[in-house]
Amino acid sequence: MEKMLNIVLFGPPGAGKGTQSENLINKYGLVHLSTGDILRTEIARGTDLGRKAKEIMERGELVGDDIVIGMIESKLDENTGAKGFIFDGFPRTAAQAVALDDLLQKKGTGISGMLALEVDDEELVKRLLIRGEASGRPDDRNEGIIRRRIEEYNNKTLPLKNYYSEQGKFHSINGIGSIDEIFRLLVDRIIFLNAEMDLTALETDLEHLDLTIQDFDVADEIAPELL
Ligand code: B4P
Repeated sequence: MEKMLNIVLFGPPGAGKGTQSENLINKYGLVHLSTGDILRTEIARGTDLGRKAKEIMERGELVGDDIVIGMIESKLDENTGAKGFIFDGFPRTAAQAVALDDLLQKKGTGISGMLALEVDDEELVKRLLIRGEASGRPDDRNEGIIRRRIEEYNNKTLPLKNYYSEQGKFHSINGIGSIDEIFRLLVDRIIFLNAEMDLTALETDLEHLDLTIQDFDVADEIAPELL
C-alpha cells in the first residue's frame, strides 16, 4: 500500500478551511472533499437530498450524519487512486469521525493528522458577514444564523479535538493572520506529518527485517544445509 496523506482540516465556520484547502490541493495534489460544497451542489441541482439539506443549512444546523457519511463514502469510492484527501468540514460529529476511520481502515489507510484552525468568534462573524455580502450565501447573511452555526460547532464538532488528540493526531494552527502566513504554518505541519509517516513505515520495515533475520537463524539451526 502506498503512503497516503489524509488530512482533516478542522475549524469553526469561517475559520479558513475552504480557503486553505484550495492552496493545499494545488501544492500536494490531494483530492478535496468538502461536504459543504457537495451539499451546495445538491441544492443547486434541486435533488431530493439538496431539498432536504437546504432548510437545515439555512437554519445554521448540521445535516444528518447518515446523509453526509453516505456522500463521503461514495466520493472515496470514486477516487481510488488518490495520493490522499483533504477532508474539509468533515467530520463534524463523533459519529462522522468514527465512520471516517472505519471507511479509511477498509481501504488500508487512515487519517494522517487533524490540522485545526483556531479563530475567535468575533473574527468569524466578521468574516462570514463580509462573505455573505459578496456571495449572497443565505447562511452567511444573518448574524443570528452565523452564531447558531458557531454554537452547533461548539456543541457537536469541538469535542472531536479530544477524539483526535487521544490518537496523537491533533495539531493546533493559529488561524488569524494573512492567508499566506497561515498556509506556511499548515505546510510546516504537513512536513512534520510526512516525516512521522516515513518514520513509522521505516520502523515497520525494520521489524519485518528483524523477523526475516530471525527466520534465517532458526532455519540455520534446523537445517544448515538448506542455507
Ligand atoms: P461549510 O461549507 O463547511 O462552510 P463553513 O464552515 O461555513 O465555511 P469555511 O470554514 O469553509 O469557510 P472559509 O473559512 O474558507 O458548511 C456549511 C454548512 O453545510 C454547515 O453549516 C452545515 O449545515 C452543512 N454541513 C457541511 N458539512 C457538514 C457535515 N459534515 N455534517 C453536517 N452538516 C454539514 O471562509 C470564510 C471566509 O473567511 C471567506 O470569505 C474567506 O475569504 C475569509 N477568510 C479565510 N481566511 C481568512 C483570513 N486568514 N483572514 C481573513 N479572512 C479570511
